[in-house]
Amino acid sequence: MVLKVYGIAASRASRPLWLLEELGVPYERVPVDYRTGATRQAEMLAINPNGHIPALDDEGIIVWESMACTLYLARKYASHGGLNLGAQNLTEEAELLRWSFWVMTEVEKDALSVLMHRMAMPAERRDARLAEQAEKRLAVPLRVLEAHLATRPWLAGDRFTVADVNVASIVSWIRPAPQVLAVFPAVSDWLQRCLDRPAQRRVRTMASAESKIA
Ligand SMILES: N[C@@H](CCC(=O)N[C@@H](CS)C(=O)NCC(=O)O)C(=O)O
Repeated sequence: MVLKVYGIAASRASRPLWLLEELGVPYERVPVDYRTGATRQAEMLAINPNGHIPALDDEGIIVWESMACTLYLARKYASHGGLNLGAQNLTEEAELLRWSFWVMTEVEKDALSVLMHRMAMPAERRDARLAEQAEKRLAVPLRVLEAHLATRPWLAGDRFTVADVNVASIVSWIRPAPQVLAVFPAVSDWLQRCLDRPAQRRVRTMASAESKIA
């Protein structure tokens, strides 16, 4: 039974999709669209009772929460295709967990405000004040990220890992406010290197193909 990923690519499902594309693991995508109410249908609620995407069904192992999905996949496919995006030892495990929890709790909410109020919502529903407040708060965690990346190319270990997937997936939401990222050169350079990866480009292509269909 092939691994199933529930969710359209233009959503937080892009996180596990990016990881799978990096590793070259075969999967089947069930493009459940959160904009149509499909995540709240009985069939999806049976998989994720929260009514959200993404979710994975890995031969009966159900995983939801996007970063639980990426961390699970990185561990399961740690030696797949010559690329290890998971931890090689406990020190790296600590780093992957630390950065993943950090970005969810310290960055995601404000990054989403920037994305919504600077770009994603229809212009008449955007509130520039909410975006400005979020941008101001984001300088605090971005300073932490900048200091970390000033001395190393990737977040954990000495290679691209699931920590980079998780953190870049959220920090990229701040791009509609370029002035916020511009004062953090190490973050900007690292983010660009993450987004230039062929696997990430493939996920963006999937996402734009789907928005043309929708
Ligand atoms: N913390 C969750 C959030 C999941 C989430 O909110 N997903 C959105 C799409 S990006 C969704 O499914 N929304 C549909 C809904 O809430 O009805 C995660 O990271 O997986």
